[in-house]
Amino acid sequence: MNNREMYLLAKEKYASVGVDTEKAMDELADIPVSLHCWQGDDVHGFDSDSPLSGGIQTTGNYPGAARDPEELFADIKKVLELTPGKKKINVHSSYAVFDKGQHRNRNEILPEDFKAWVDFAKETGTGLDFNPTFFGHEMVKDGLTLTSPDDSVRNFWIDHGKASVRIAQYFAEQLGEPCVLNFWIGDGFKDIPADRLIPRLRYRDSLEQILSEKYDPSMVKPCVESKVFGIGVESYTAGSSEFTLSFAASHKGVLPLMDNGHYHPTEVVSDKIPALLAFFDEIALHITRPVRWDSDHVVLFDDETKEMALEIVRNNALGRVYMALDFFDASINRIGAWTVGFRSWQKALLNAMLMPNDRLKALQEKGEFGRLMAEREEFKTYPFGAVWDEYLDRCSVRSDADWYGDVLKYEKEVLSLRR
Ligand code: RNT
Ligand code: ZN
Repeated sequence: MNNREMYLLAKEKYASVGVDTEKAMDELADIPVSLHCWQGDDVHGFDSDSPLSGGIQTTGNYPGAARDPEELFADIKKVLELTPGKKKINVHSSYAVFDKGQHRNRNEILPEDFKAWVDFAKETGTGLDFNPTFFGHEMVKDGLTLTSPDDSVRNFWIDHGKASVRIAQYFAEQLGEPCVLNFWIGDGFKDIPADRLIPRLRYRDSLEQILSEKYDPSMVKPCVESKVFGIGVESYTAGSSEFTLSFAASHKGVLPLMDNGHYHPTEVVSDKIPALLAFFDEIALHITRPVRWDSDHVVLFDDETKEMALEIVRNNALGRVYMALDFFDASINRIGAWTVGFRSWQKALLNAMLMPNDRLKALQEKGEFGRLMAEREEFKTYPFGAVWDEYLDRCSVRSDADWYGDVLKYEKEVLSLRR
C-alpha cells in the first residue's frame, strides 16, 4: 500500500471518532515555529571570539560547524528542505553580518547589520525573531550584565537591549509579521549571595529602561525568559521564574517565556502552559530537551513534548503561544540535529490535533475517569504515522525514513570540506 492509500484508511478511522485529519494538516501547515539559528555553529555567532558564557554549554566537536554567514545560511536552507511547516528563523544579535571590514560593538549595532537575515528570510519565505545576546562577550563582567553593580557595564548592556528593540522593530516592518524579542541573561552567582534583591532590582530597572525604547507593541513582542541555574552560576539566578513572571505580569505587553529546560527536573512546562494562559493573552516557549539539567539535547517526539503540544492545541491557544526551538548538540551532525528537533515538534502538534480532545474533555467533566483512561490509551495507537506521512508529502518533504541519507550526502559534499 502506498502512503496515499494508508492515509485514506487513517482518515476514516479518525473521522469515526470525530477527528478531521484534513483540517489538522491545513492548520499545522500554517502555524509558524521558530527555528533557532544557533544549532548550526554551537552558539558561536559571528561578532566575537569570546568563549560561550552565561552558564550555557555545548558539548561535542562533530566536524562541519558553520564558520561564517554563507555557511550558516546554506545549512539552514538544507534544514528548511527537510522539514515541513511554516517557519521563522530565530536570530541572536551575535549573528550580525557586518559589511567587509566593518564591525560594531553590541551596544551600537544597527538594523542594517541584520539586513542579510532579512534578505534570507525574504528569499526563503520565513519570518524572523530576535534575541539580544547578553553572553559570550568581554563586557560580561563577573558573569553579570543587566544586573551589574558597575554602571559602565550595565549601561553597555542596556544600550544593547535598546539597539535590539530597534532591530526587532525593523524585522517586523520588513517582513510584515510580529517579531518575538526575547530577553535572557545568565546573570547569577556561583555561591551563596549576600544580597538576592539588589541584582533583581537592577535587572528590573534595566529592562524598564530598555523597553522605554519606542516600538509597535502589535508587531514587537518582548519576552522575558526565566532560568533556575547555569553552569558556574549554581546558587542564584537573577532572572528566576518568579522574577520574570512577575515582570511580565506587571508590564503590559511583555510576555513570559518558558524554556522547558529551565525548571527543576520534576516540574513540567506542560502543566505551566494552561496556568499562564489563564492570565496572559500571549505567552512564549523555548522547546528543548533537558537531560538531568538544562542540557539542550535535540527535541524528540517524547511524552512531555507531546503533552506540551496538547496543552496548546486543546486549549485553542495556537494563536496565543509563540513557539521556538532551543537546543544545541555539537556531538552529532548539526543538520540532522536541527531536522530531528523541528520534525519532532511538528509531530507533537499534529499528534495533539489528531486527538479527539473535546470528547476526552467531556469525559473528565462527567467524572468518567476510567473510560477516559481506557479511550486515551486506545487513541495512542491510532494510525498517526499515516497522517504524518501524508502531511510530509503535501509539504513536499521526504516522508521515507531515509531522509537522513540527504544529511549524509550534504555532510560528504559540503560539511566535510570545512576544515
Ligand atoms: C539559555 C537559554 C537561552 C539560550 C539562547 C541561546 O539557557 O535557554 O534561550 O539557549 O538564547
Ligand atoms: Zn531558552
